Amino acid sequence: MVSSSVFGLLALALAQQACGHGYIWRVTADNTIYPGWDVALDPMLSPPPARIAFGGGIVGPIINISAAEMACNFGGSPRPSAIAEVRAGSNVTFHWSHWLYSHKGPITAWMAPYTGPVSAVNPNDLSFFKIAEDTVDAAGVWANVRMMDQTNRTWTATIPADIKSGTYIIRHEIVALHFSTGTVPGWEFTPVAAQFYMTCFNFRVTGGGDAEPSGVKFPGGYRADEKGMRFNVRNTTGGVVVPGEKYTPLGPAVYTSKYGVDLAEKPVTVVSPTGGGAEADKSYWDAQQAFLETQGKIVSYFDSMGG
Ligand SMILES: *[C@@H]1O[C@H](CO)[C@@H](O)[C@H](O)[C@H]1NC(C)=O
Ligand SMILES: *[C@@H]1O[C@H](CO)[C@@H](O)[C@H](O)[C@H]1NC(C)=O
Ligand SMILES: *[C@@H]1O[C@H](CO)[C@@H](O)[C@H](O)[C@H]1NC(C)=O
Ligand SMILES: *[C@@H]1O[C@H](CO)[C@@H](O)[C@H](O)[C@H]1NC(C)=O
Ligand SMILES: [Cu+2]
Repeated sequence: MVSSSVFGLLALALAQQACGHGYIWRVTADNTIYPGWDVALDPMLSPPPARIAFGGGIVGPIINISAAEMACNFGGSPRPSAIAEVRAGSNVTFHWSHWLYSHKGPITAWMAPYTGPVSAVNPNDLSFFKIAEDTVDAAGVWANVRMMDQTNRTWTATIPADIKSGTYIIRHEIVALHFSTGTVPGWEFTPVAAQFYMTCFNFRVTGGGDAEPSGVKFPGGYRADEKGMRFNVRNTTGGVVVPGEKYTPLGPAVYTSKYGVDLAEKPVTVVSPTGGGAEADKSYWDAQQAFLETQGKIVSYFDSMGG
């Protein structure tokens, strides 16, 4: 028998997993605005909507760094049936729903080249190189806190200007370290571990160079004994880490392009989330904003409980 208090905790955990953790509802890639994967709306659309994201619904957490899901999260279904077209050297901005302030840790973006149809890609076979990373700043404020506090909760990475043109999977990840050194009263059932939350996207890069940075596979890209697996983000005052404490990033160093490019201005275009015309798009966006607001309230509730 499962006692009702344990059931309550499980229900709480599920609710938190479904909504408390964030998701990427929009991606602006080289001035084109693509829908992300809306965890509330997109699973209900039939046929599955054309998205650049690997679908699947919830965003983590994954705590087993040996698990296949470390590459592109659970499910990965439906596979992307759209692709984001970007020029090498351009910016990609990920638009997050609300993210828990308590879930402090690094934010990264990775790229892995692939060939053939995206439907045939096994994310575990891909070789990812890190293109962007934000951890904790000199004032002790973590990447996710800054991301949340920014207008529209966005995080931007630049496609290295010198990489080869072609198709890539972009893996965007937040690592939450709040339970990496221990749990707090009321959360005893939560494993002591770093938590990984990632989403993968389908991209085509044009106008690139000849760089083919070496990468790492997931699982395998992180080791259990890495220093960055553990960090006491709770040893803080108002989000500020005790001065002198340095965070050691996980995995390989960021790949930096050997040169920059001056890209011609590109007008902003918006990709329809429904393919059904202006009216259908408007109801989609209205419903999306309404759910983002609700999700924000759930996040505030969990943050107020220290989860
Ligand atoms: C982690 O994942 C690996 C690979 O699937 C599996 O063999 C192992 O049992 C998992 N560990 C735990 C604690 O679930
Ligand atoms: C990319 O974003 C950075 C800031 O995040 C900005 O400095 C840079 O000008 C942007 N590049 C392009 C091509 O928009
Ligand atoms: C934030 O989002 C609103 C509504 O989508 C938009 O009008 C505004 O330009 C955005 N601001 C920034 C800084 O992206
Ligand atoms: C914070 O961490 C420092 C260094 O590890 C330690 O000396 C200090 O006691 C900690 N403070 C709290 C309140 O945990
Ligand atoms: Cu959580």
